[in-house]
Amino acid sequence: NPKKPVGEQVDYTITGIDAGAGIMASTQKAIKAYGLDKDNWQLQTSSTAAMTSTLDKAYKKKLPIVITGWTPHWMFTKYKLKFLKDPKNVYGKAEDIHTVTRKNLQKDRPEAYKMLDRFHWTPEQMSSVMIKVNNGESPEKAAKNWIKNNPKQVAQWTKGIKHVKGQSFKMTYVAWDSEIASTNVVAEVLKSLGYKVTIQAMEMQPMWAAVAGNDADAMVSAWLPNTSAVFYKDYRSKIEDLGINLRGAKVGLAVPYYMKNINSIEDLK
Ligand code: PBE
Repeated sequence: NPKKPVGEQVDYTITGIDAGAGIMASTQKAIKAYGLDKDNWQLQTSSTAAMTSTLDKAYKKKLPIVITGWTPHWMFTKYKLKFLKDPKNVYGKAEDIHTVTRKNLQKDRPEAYKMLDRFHWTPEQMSSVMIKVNNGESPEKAAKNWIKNNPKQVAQWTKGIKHVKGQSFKMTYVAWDSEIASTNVVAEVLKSLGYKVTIQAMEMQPMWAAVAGNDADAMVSAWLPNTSAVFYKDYRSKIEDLGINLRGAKVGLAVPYYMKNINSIEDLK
């Protein structure tokens, strides 16, 4: 019954992802800031895969659903979704993704450091790799193909960098689709420079701790200024921030286009 309040239609549930994600912490803040807690709105913890599968089922039947959404991500390509307006600016306006390394990397791994410092791409480019992986290609293969198809850009990142002879290099990441894409592309480029690269998926807090504690060399997964803010603040003095590798990401709550009267988080009340 579409006349029922939207909260009732979706069981006062926001379908979320893994507990450690920044978007989950921001959504808890949003629930309070917009007074949704008074109606007992809940944020459901799951995983990106479970969330997108719930979205898929709802979407096929044109049923209402409220999800934690972000771009770049293939969910915005595969489904017609809209971000809910956030007049209280809980999620921040736009996010950038930063490259973060351990201290002293420039001294120990100068060639890799230089490449990481230059690495940058666009949301469209990241999406193109994500979509391939979502369609079943292995992340490694999708990354290799992207590199093959973008020789000029990769040449900019590697220009004048000396090749090394099998030095080890360890990257950490969280297995979000966006970070699977970026980490694999960077890993393949570093391999082409002669590094023996390992990539290790972990949760967000251990990922930051590994880089801060010199257990990992680098990561390209820091969504800032908002989404990873807690960790950035905690580890700022123990890491090196090489700056933005992708501009214009976005995080918030999203609903399918067919939820015509729901355009702002305020409309959930
Ligand atoms: N995300 C994707 C992450 C960062 C990358 C938006 C799900 C988060 O911490 O919320």
